[in-house]
Parts: sequence; structure tokens; C-alpha cells
Amino acid sequence: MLTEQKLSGIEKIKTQSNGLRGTLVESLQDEITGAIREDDQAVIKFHGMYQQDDRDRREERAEKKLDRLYSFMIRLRLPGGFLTAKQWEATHHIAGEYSTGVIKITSRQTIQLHGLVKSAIKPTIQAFNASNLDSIATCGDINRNVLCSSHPNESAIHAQVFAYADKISELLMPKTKAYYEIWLGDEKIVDKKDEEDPLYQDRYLPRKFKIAIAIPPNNDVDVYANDIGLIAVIENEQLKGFNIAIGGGLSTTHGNPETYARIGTVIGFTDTEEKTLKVIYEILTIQRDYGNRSDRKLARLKYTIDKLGVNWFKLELEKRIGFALEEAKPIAFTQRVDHFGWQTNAQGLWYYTVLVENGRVLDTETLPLKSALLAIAKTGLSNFRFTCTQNLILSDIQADDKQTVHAILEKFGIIAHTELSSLIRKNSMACTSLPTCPLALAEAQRYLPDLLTKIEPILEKYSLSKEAIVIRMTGCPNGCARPYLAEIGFVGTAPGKYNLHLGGDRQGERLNKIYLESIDEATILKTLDGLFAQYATEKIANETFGDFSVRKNWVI
Ligand code: SRM
Ligand code: SF4
Repeated sequence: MLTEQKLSGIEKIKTQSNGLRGTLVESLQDEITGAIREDDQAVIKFHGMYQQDDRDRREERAEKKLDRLYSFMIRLRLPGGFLTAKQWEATHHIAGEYSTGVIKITSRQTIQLHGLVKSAIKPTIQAFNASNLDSIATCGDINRNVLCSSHPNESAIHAQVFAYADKISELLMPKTKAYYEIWLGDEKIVDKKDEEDPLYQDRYLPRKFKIAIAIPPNNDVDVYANDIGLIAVIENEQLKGFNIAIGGGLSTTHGNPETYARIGTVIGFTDTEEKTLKVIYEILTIQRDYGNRSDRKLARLKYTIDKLGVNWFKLELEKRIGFALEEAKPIAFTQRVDHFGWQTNAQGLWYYTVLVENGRVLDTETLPLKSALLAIAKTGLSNFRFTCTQNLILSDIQADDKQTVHAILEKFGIIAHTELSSLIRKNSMACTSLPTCPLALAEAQRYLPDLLTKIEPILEKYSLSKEAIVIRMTGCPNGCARPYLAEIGFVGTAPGKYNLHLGGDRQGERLNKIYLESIDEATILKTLDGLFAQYATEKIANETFGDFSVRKNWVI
């Protein structure tokens, strides 16, 4: 084990946090500042929150010698991304009362609220708790929200596979009761044995940890971007088990060649639930014991695996689980899509997938999306599911109720918005970035819609509007909208400047590469014009833009 390493500062904060309590109680009571103490900023992440400030207002406040405008972002734990109509209605009101009002669907199938002032945190958590919702372990060095293919029409046994997201989330929850004590006023734990944690101990994991479950042929979860990817093996509508991929992760750091994006390596297959859960648990214990705890840039599972070797990792895993993994079964991903519009599943229930640009649910002058969703929630006729491309599925609607939901969607202009939007817009995704993200170097969700408006006519010019090109943008190289798995990826380098990545495939099995560095909008549009012109005239039948980029050696 890597005991000789000098531990990073965060490691000490974790072990000295008294089961993730830190001094949060004192920080919350301090009325002099809207911020919390520095160490608590690390601790609060494990409770699903980040301290942020409004970056649009930094300069103005600095000039007035004012403190930054601090606020908090809260992220819910929603395994598989599911809310009932009642829970959506509650979320709508909580967002209105305590946050900016915008409900943000994330690239990991959950929702975030931004702009909570310190005194609003407790009432927000208590209001969510009243709706059986929590934000435990959605951030921090721990297992995060577990993803599962969103589209119930994808498989007759979707519900069976979907249930694994909950099981895994429960299995990997921390044992500390700090969340209940601090935010919900539960009694203090007297006997520390009650919260002994054999998995996380008092040091938790070296870094964040992500798990996703995919149901082929749709790789809508981007399964290979996760520390653990489970790929459902289904034969004759029976779940046979899961292929297991390990070591996916996308983040890089500009100018640090030791960092890289990596797609998961498939190491085998498990057939039973017991075995699958055991494998997952022990992958975490290996990462806990061998992950890098001195350099957080190199602490994700992907680096542990590459340092120790896939074979070593598999042998160590088999030692810990006590059985050998079976050979991976053949599976095939042929798509990575959200099925917009109406769909039905094997049980005859209906689903409407709504395009939510960059996951931002709000009312604008032209699109009152938030009001439309509230009206639907109030009917109680539909559940709410979130996709990993920040869209929303109104789900589990009885055939007799379909028309009622349809009429509301139509009245608020949601049908037209969803169905008339271009294919490239439907296949786009941008991260939150400015003004809340402290790490942003360039705009993303506030900019991509406008950039797409300029890209759409270029595609039309070359009769390429029917190409479902996957395009993604992030404001920095951390990769929160998974731009490295897009056919066209933009990664922010500085205000108004992006690296342009090309060559990802359509189903999310191949990373793209940098084609041009740090280019501005004019260069982006001119470059794409040239590339689309070639693609239009030289592509072979059904060749995707990503595959064409590789065939043309645009990226080597
Ligand atoms: Fe992320 C950090 C937003 C998915 C890789 N991410 C952040 C923070 C919390 C900034 C910070 O550390 O202070 C961002 C908050 C911005 C804000 O105001 O909302 C942030 N990440 C997001 C979300 C909301 C983007 C979105 O618009 O949807 C996604 C929330 C997912 C969720 O619900 O849990 C989000 N982040 C991702 C993904 C995509 C994925 O997991 O499929 C990645 C790349 C995959 C991966 O992990 O390798 C990702 N986020 C990062 C990283 C780099 C991690 C690393 O390995 O180095 C950071 C920075 C860090 O952890 O130090 C980061
Ligand atoms: Fe922030 Fe960078 Fe993630 Fe975008 S990719 S949300 S800018 S950390």
C-alpha cells in the first residue's frame, strides 16, 4: 500500500472530520460571512453541496471592497435519475423559495439547485427530506449518483436492471449519521460503533468515484466514462448478468501530460446479483487501499489501474471477492441517444422525452418549460426521469392519460420546441460553467445554444441537417459534459477560446483528440464550414462525422 506518500491536505481534513461533521455547525452559525470555514468547504461536499460565488459579480464587488457573493449549490442523490410527480412539484417549490429558481438537470442524471445562501441550506435539505429526497454523497471522495439507462422503452426488463442503481447506491452509502444530525436535527450518535464504516473507514476514497449501468444497444449513460461501468447482458429478455468495465474517467488538466482521459477496460462478467455487488464493493476497497492520496490530479481509479496494471488489478480483485470473473459476453452498442417525443414500452406505458437545453429548467419568454412541468406534475399522471444528456422523460403514463399530458405539452410549446429543434441541438450538451463554477475558464451552457444557432445554417448549407452529430462543450478540461466522447468537442481554455476535439464515435466507445487549440468563434465557424464541406462530398454511406474525421486523418 502507498503509505510512503505524503498525504494531500484533503486527506487530513477527511480523517479529522469526526465522521464528516467537521466544524459545519459552527460555520453555519457564523453570521459575519456568507461562506463556511475552509476545511468545511471540503467536508460539505460529502453532504452534496459546494460553496460557490457569483463570478459575474466578482469584479464589481472587489471594487466596492465587498466579500464575494457566496452561495451554495446542492445536488440530489437520485439513483437512475427518477422522481415522482409529487417530488417534482416539491422540487419546483423548493427551487423557487431557496435557490435561483432554475432546476438544473446534470450530465449524471440528477438535479442541482444553485444560489442557496448559507441560511437556506438547512430548510432546503429539510424540505427535500420531507419528500424522501437527500443529497448524501453526491459530491466528495465517495461513490456518487449511480447512473442507469434512462429509457424504459429500451428493454422489456428495464425495471429489473434499473433496480440495481438503487442497490448499488445503498451498498456504497457512508455509514456516518452526520447528515441527519447536522441538517435534520437528529440526536447525536453516542456510540461511535453505530457508524463504523468498513468500506470508507475514516479516510473515504482517494477521489470521487462513479458508476453507471448501460442497457445495450443504447450507451446513453456513456458507460465507459465511469470508474465502474456495468453493461447489462440480456438474452431472450432475461438478464444474464453484467460485463464489468473499470477505470473510465475523462478529466485532464491543460499543460499536465500526466493527466489523460481514459475509457473503461472490460475485465469480465458476473451472473448473479450477489457476485456483481461483491465485485463492485471490492473494486472500491482496492481503490481505497491503493489509490494515490498525495496528488489529487492522479488519484482516480484510472491512474491506480494504469500504475499497477489491469492484470494485477484483476488478480487482486479475484483474491478479494473469492471467485474468478467469467469471460465478458459479447454485447454491442449501436447508439447513444435520447428518444425524443412519444415512445411506448413493453408494458404499454407511454413516455415523452423533452429536450431541455443543457438541462436548464426555467421559464423564458419563448419557452415556459418550468410552468409546463409543474402543470404536468400537478396532474400526477407522470413520473419524471432524467437522462445523462441533461434531458427529461415524462414517464410511466397510462394510455388513457397520454392525451392530457400531450395537451399540456402542446399548450406550453414544449412539443414544438422538442420536435422542431435541429438534430445537432438535440445531440448537444454543455456543462454549467460560468457564472457558478469556480473552475471555468470559458463559457459553456450560456454559450453553446448561440454557437449552435450559427452552426445550424452551415449544416443546412451542405444538406447535413439530418446528421445526428454529437457535439459537446465544457468550460474547462475537467470534462463535465463529457466532451472527449463527442464527435465534436469544445474544451474551454480561456474566455472565448476552446480546443476543438474531433474523432469520437457516435456510440461513445472511442475518445476524440485535439484538432485545433484555443480557437475563437470565428475560427470555429470557418473550420467547421471547411470540414462539413468535405464530409458532405466525401463521406461514404452511413459514415458518421466522427468516423469520417478519423478516416481523413484529421486527428492522429
Ligand atoms: Fe463535474 C467539478 C459540474 C459531471 C468531472 N463539476 C465540478 C464542479 C463541482 C466544480 C468544482 O469542483 O467546484 C462543477 C460545479 C458547477 C456548477 O456550478 O454546477 C461540476 N460535473 C458538473 C455537472 C453539474 C455538469 C453539468 O452541467 O451537468 C455534472 C454533475 C454530475 C452529477 O450529477 O454528479 C458534472 N464532472 C462531471 C463529469 C461527467 C460524468 O461524470 O459523466 C465529469 C467527467 C467524468 C469524470 O469524472 O472523469 C466531471 N467535475 C469533474 C472534475 C474532474 C475530476 C477528475 O477526475 O479530475 C471536477 C474537478 C474536481 O473534481 O476536482 C469537477
Ligand atoms: Fe466547471 Fe469545468 Fe466542470 Fe464545466 S467542465 S462545470 S467549467 S469544472
